Amino acid sequence: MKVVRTACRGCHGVCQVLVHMDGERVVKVTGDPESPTGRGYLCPKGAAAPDLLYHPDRVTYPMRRKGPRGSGDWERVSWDEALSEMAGRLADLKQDPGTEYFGMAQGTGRPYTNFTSRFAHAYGTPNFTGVAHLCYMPRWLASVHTLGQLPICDFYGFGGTTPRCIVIWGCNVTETGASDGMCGGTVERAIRQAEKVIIVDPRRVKPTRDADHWLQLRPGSDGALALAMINTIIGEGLWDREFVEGYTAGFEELAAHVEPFTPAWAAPITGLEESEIVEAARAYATCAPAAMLWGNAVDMSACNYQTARSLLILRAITGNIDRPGGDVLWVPPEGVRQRSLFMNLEVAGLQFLTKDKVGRAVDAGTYPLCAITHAPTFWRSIATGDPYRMRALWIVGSNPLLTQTHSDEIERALDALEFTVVSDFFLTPTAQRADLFLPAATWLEQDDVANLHKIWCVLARKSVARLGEVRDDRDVIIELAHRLGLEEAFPWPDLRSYFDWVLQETGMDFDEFCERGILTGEMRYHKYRESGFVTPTGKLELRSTILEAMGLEPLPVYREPPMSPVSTPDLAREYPLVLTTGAKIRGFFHSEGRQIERLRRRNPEPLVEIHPETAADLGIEDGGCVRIETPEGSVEMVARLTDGIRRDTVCAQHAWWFPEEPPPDHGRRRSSVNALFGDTEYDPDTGSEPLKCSLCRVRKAH
Ligand SMILES: Nc1nc2c(c(=O)[nH]1)N[C@H]1C(S)=C(S)[C@@H](COP(=O)(O)OP(=O)(O)OC[C@H]3O[C@@H](n4cnc5c(=O)[nH]c(N)nc54)[C@H](O)[C@@H]3O)O[C@H]1N2
Ligand SMILES: Nc1nc2c(c(=O)[nH]1)N[C@H]1C(S)=C(S)[C@@H](COP(=O)(O)OP(=O)(O)OC[C@H]3O[C@@H](n4cnc5c(=O)[nH]c(N)nc54)[C@H](O)[C@@H]3O)O[C@H]1N2
Ligand code: SF4
Ligand SMILES: [Mo]
Repeated sequence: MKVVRTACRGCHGVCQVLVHMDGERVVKVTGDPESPTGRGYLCPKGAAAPDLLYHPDRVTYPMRRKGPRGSGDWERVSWDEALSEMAGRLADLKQDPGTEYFGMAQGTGRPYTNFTSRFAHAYGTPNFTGVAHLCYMPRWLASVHTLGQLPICDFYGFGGTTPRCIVIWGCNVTETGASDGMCGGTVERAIRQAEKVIIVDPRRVKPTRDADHWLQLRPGSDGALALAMINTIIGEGLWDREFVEGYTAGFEELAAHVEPFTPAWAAPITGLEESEIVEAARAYATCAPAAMLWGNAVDMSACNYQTARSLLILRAITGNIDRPGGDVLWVPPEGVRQRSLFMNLEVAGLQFLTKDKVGRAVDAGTYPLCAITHAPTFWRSIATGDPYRMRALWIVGSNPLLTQTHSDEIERALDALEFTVVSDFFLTPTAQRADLFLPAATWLEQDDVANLHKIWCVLARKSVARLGEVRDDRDVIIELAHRLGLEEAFPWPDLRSYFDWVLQETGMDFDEFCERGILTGEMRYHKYRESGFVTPTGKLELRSTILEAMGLEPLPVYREPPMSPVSTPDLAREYPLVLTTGAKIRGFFHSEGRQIERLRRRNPEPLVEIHPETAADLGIEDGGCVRIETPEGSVEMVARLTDGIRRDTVCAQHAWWFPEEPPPDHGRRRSSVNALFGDTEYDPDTGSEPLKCSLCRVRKAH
């Protein structure tokens, strides 16, 4: 037996772990008690990593479709054949009709993401889609525009204190196991130490038990609540004079702008009592230092970027930015070249894609703050050929048939493409429709200088296994880039030399780094006192000059969800329940893990949470089968009754498929909640979709 120290990547986590090996075989993963990031923490997804690694359904060599698309008839090919075919097709497209006829789609943040965007840019396609409009981009861009960098809760307390007050806004960290580059264990410890906890969530999440305020708002009304809290704090003079006067711009305009947005205005919109809003605002503003942990719920609305701006403004006017125990701007480790895209736009390559969009991208000019190609527009353009039809597509680490909206349209798009490549571990419903399948390495099969988004350290990840011919996605991208003559963008002969380059200025190579395990930045607080903020005015911009220059609202506004009891009362009579989806569950990562028995056992069926009184009115029992219906479609789920949810709201799990059922669909039509979403008004800035705040009706299935 031997034990290898490495870093888990079962999610966006930062858990350093110990991998227990019996000879060549991985037998167990445990938390590393000596890790400063995880301190021994491990979640069920991390513990199940060996089950993923050795799963009998995993595909471990490249395959080419033999029979008709979706027939499940594949033949094994070599990497050389697979990459020759890809390179040949891409070179041909470049000649005629042009590079924009090749598109790329990726999933959530994974180690490959800076390689995929770099590859798309180097090859020259502006058609690069993903999930960013639903996930993180709104919060990240709002942060970059408002103060230059994403602020993170100071739960480590390097400045001698952790937060006295913690706000958890639409975030479910005890389920996800990690959030904002912090380990769930660290967050839970900080919550236990805090004097005041404020939860903003329509559902009872675990920390609600210790909360002083639980604002159980109507889904999607977050923007109204945030504005009313700003109104209260300014109106009652609870703002931090030193910070606001010294380091922010636009306070006078903000104060005038929020005057109408009183708690009395927000109460009927949010479904909260006026007094609840006032008391929470007072508690937040008077208990310092305070930190606000925000989650995915902020991203999925018709008002996500604007709401994120309001939440940044709340942190700023209370003086909590970059103060010990507040919301801080991490200092990354010195000399590590792979800086995080959450700290620096340049690294992402995304701003280049945005520029290239004009005229050539299928979504040219539609959503000014969507750094990727707007996903619904991307898929529609392929399905309909409007404005033109891409010919070839590479999907890297995503299962859009399950995780994106417009599932039927995506299916039509996949059928309409001439050549689709999917890189994955399994033949998912999406991969079943590919022409070429490329087997990817799991984190146990990967080396990495793990730069986890937005944190003060990088972690060493060390490959401990390799099944069949699986390859790291980045290694594949380097080889393909070289075959296409894109050495300028990918100057490294192989992945290992890339890591050595990343570490070069630290004076270490990858092996030495692995010995060390972690490199940390040296935290300094109140950095703005010397250097200001990285914005056009050098101040934290309460009123945004960037937005003004773009012709967007420079002061935060609230917009109702496109379908809601307020915006579409007629529709709400037919579909009387508010639908929120995809509150993350502990055992599954989106559409992943359904084939892993120890995870599936925790949650064998797709669940929808319903309040017992609402269920009683509908004749629905706990464990009973129900249909959820929207104007777009209907799915079947199992009811879980809980009084921890608003009576007018139901919460449905997302991304369900059944690997045990026959291909190519694996039962995805039955319960995939994203089939319930189709055309809608998108957030006009980011193109986001109301996955956390729509309408539905629910009835007993049989
Ligand atoms: N209704 C609803 N829909 C949602 C959400 C919601 O809350 N509600 N949440 C949204 C959010 S926040 C996100 S981020 C998206 C996620 O969307 P996706 O990223 O598409 O979701 P996953 O199911 O994780 O799909 C990833 C696929 O990639 C494979 N994979 C995992 N790691 C790797 C890797 O390193 N390399 C390769 N090549 N493949 C890999 C997995 O096996 C899986 O099949 O879903 C969104 N969809
Ligand atoms: N186990 C596991 N971990 C994961 C993932 C996973 O799929 N599984 N996915 C990863 C990814 S890509 C992401 S983005 C993160 C997301 O993780 P989080 O940021 O925690 O987001 P969610 O779990 O989608 O939703 C958080 C909370 O928002 C609440 N909520 C729903 N609607 C609203 C609303 O309108 N307003 C407010 N204020 N709250 C609302 C839900 O009840 C839920 O408790 O998790 C990551 N970690
Ligand atoms: S929280 Fe994420 S990184 Fe940590 S053990 Fe779980 S899957 Fe791994
Ligand atoms: Mo996400």
